[in-house]
Amino acid sequence: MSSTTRERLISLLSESDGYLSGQKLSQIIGCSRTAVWKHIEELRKEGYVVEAVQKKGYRIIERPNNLNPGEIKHQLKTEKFGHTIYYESQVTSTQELAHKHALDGTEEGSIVIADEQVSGKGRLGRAWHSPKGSGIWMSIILRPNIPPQKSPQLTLLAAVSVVQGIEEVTGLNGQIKWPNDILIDGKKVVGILTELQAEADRINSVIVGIGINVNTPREAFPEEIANTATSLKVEAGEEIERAKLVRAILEKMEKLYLLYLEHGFAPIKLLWEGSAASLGKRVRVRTITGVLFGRAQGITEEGVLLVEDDEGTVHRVYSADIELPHNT
Ligand code: BT5
Repeated sequence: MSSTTRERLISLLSESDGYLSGQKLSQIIGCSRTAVWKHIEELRKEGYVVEAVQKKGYRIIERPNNLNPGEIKHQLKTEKFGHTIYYESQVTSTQELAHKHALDGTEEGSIVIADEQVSGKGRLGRAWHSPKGSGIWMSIILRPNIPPQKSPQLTLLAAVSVVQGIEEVTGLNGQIKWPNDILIDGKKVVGILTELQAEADRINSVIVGIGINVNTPREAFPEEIANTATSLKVEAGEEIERAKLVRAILEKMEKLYLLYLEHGFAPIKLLWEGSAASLGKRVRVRTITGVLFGRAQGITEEGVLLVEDDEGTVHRVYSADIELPHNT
């Protein structure tokens, strides 16, 4: 079934209060009643439970927890974000695919999303564990008219959007660990990777990659991260609808992005500080050049972390891994 027919069918059935007859569906979609029936069978194979009642028609009574574009777009309230969706059941990395689409000129706000990544990427060539069916692995393509050195601000903006989306859908309070992690109860539930296609003084596109452990069972994390990672399901104690969370994040992110383009980083900085895990705390900062201990004072207007060491010197940290020792 073509993805547009599937999307139409899902949204027609979703928006209807009661049953929709095969005849009505075939008229609206512009295909035969047999074709409608075949499409419905396809949806059932994907996990939709579609009730069919004689003389009344069809009705969706249960939806699968999947990330098909039709599921995401259903009730999506954005102007641009998520209007173009490249969905794959399996990819190497959504970042790689997003880079290609960005080069090909896809519109701003397009997303690449996959059910599984076989070589999901973290920062500095690290791996991101992205098992099938349980997470959100997505990359959003932006084209802001800002100098490349301001792009780290977009990581912080994305982190705030994800915290807001998680709170709306699950009620959980995520804490942002500078620059790109979201923690719940001290464990990592989200990682963000921001990459650029840019010239020296001009950005062509920013690819914001967001990885969220949504329904991962506790025992499914590999040993290396078993003690440091968690999922929303583990924390909330119930299965979370992935498409709903994607929608919430896209809606929050579009709002914050427009605010950012109009008013700059200041309003985002305030929101970020409201969810920051590290501020005022003693931290261990690991950069590629060494290790620094000190107190995280805050972030600058550019999104750079300020850390005051024991001698009182304030260091500007552009890129690092932060550890938050317990009881600080
Ligand atoms: C990150 O890197 O946290 C950025 C992760 C970005 C992933 C998204 S998914 C969609 C898009 N497509 C991609 O290919 N990537 C992006 P970093 O701060 O370097 O953290 C990486 C470290 O987190 C690893 O070395 C592990 O220790 C840990 N880790 C790996 N997978 C994890 C997971 N699923 N949950 C929690 N921690 C994980």
